[in-house]
Amino acid sequence: MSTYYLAIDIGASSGRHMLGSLENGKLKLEEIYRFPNGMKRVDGSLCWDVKALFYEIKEGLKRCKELGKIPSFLGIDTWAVDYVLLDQNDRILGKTYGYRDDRTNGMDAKVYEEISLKDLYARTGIQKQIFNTIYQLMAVKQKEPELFEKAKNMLLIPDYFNFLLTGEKRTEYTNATTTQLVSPVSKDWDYELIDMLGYPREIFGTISRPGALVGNFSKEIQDEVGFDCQVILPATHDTGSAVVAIPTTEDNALYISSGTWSLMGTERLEADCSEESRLRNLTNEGGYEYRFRYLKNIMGLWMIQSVRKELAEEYSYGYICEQAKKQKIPSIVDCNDDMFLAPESMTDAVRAYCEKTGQQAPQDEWETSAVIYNSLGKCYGDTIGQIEEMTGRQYDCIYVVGGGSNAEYLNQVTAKYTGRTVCAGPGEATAIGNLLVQMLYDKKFRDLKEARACVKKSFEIKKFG
Ligand code: LFR
Repeated sequence: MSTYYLAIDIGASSGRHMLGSLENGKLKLEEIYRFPNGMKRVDGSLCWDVKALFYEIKEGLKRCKELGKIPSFLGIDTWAVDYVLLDQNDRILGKTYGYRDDRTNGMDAKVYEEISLKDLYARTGIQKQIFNTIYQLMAVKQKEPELFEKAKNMLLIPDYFNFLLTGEKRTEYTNATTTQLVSPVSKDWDYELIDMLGYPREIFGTISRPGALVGNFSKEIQDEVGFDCQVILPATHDTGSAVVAIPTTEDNALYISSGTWSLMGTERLEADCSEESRLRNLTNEGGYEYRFRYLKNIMGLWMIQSVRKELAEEYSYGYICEQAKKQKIPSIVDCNDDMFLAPESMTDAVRAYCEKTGQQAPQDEWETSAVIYNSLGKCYGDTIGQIEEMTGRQYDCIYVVGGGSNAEYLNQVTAKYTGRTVCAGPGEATAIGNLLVQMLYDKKFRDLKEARACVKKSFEIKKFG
């Protein structure tokens, strides 16, 4: 009988339970459960419904039981930066804000009263994003200081779900680095920085590396879902998991983890916290085996997801791509402009940007989609140049992984704007990377290289350009 491994992979727009197993040296995947996700307005703030998400996590586990495919191991990964504060009885304090909530506006200036942006980058190597946990916690300090008085722990979202499953509190390294409070040198909390900012240091738990055991299901969870399982820490940051699954054994590959966000970069063994790197807005996120993901966060398919919501019908992404391809509009927007982070209407925002910059304004959603795809392609082209400048390397091929690797038209424009070959797939890289770390824990692979070689031979990779 095969051993089953379960990846619970929750992105900003949906979550899924993927069972993985090894058959004749190849990785087999089976999606057994899927559920929607998204930030919702609660009293004016954009929030996650963690209770509903945990309900879905358990529903998916029950599905395993029904199918008679009981995983021996499981791992959870989600988007980054968001967290819960827990009181002494492990109850969530306040709201579970989503990273697009605008309460962080102006919190950057508050942080810079304590430490300059330049010094902050030199200490953490993390790209400035107004939604990083460091700015979110400044919003707590400024607007809800009573929460800090009561807080005993801060857990990032996947760590919180692991706690609900096992009763064990862990803080996983890759996701912790996205708080912008971890040192890339010590790979631990930068307590001096935490003190400077006036955040309560006792809420930050000991950091564990991906590949560590969290524990078994608690008795209550075993009774509820009908089986026990070992919970492992994958790279709990979804991007960290996706990059584990790059289908190549080359050490210096260039990738785009393409989903709600497009994360474009490469792996490096040391963080580059230089001023030149900061000025290009490149980040050094912590990765599996301390391989830093040197990358840029690009607004990504969130822009298309938002346009899709405004359309009268629920068109498939494939159809949106086909329609976009037929358009002739040449306008380009800066995808990373903050105006696209959480606009009321994405089509209005794109139109306003084009008008403001004297370009042809899109007249309908198809033209808007065309502008977005081309703008992403253009942004990828600019970013590859910046990464090459900083690493002194040349990249011939771009590995596009994640759901966005199925967007044919985007792959074509990516090849066009970057002048490189695009190798697209696998679409389920995040879940695969999560599974690989569990399999590495279970000694099914000698090392990461062998695990990546397995991805390469198990999935079809399409080439463009
Ligand atoms: C992708 C991702 C990015 C992170 C953003 C916000 O899903 O995790 O890496 O910057 O979401 O958490």
